[in-house]
Amino acid sequence: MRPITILTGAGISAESGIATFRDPGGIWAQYDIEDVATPQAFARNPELVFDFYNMRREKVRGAKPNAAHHALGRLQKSWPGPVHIITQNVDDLHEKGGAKVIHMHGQHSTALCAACGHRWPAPPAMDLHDPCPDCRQPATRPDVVWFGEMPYHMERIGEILERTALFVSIGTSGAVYPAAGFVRLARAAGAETLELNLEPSEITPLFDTSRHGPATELVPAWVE
Ligand code: BV8
Repeated sequence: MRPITILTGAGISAESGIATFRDPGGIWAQYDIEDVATPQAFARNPELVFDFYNMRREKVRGAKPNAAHHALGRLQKSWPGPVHIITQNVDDLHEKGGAKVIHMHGQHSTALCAACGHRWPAPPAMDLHDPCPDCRQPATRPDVVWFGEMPYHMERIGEILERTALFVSIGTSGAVYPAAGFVRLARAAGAETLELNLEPSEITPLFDTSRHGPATELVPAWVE
């Protein structure tokens, strides 16, 4: 049965009250990427970066999955073939909506030791001074992929995109690579491509079909 590959971005969590990045008033309107989302920023001012991620994690803690997350959870259970969901999001709303996902940009829920690579469940408020529970070194960092860092699971993602029959992009501006290039890889593999987004994105021209509206309307309608 036709494998389906879905890429999601911040737009799928917007109606759960989680700010997106590039919409008016979004995260990059309040913070400069160079100050909070690069390895250089973390080396220069780790406290600021920890504050940034702790603030965002606080906002996610109370958030609930919306109808779009639940619809994808249902699709993964009911579709007779593979349904791979690759998310750029670091929140856990897909999991709360019943789906298994690939977090290509990492996730809020784990902490990472920059010295030994150990991962562990992140405490409610991560602190720079918390030593790694494994190697005991003071090298704790958020388990997210910053600009200039290689996204996670890229080899597996490449294999998935080579074999997909349908590629669906949901709630992403198509501004960040390599995620924004996935539609090209899917097309090259002969996949049909569909975009579900609030408004036209930077990559809309690359899709066979593009539907515009809120994810909580478009995604359940598409899944059903
Ligand atoms: C890398 C961290 C190389 C976690 C993030 C070409 C090829 C490769 C790289 C590059 C390239 N060109 C430039 C680069 C460098 C860079 C890049 O892409 N820069 C951009 C700005 C030009 N890419 C990188 O650095 C990547 N790394 O390439 O490494 C490498 C190679 C070898 C060895 C080492 C390294 C790393 C990219 C990851 C960066 N980290 N996040 C975190 O803090 O969250 S990316 C950041 O943007 C977020 O994670 C977010 O997920 C991502 C994408 O944003 P979106 O999810 O799309 O959100 P956005 O707000 O932009 O859009 C929301 C959309 O939703 C809108 O379209 C809106 O209309 C829609 N919407 C809103 N409401 C709704 C809705 N839709 C439906 N319903 C609604 N209700």
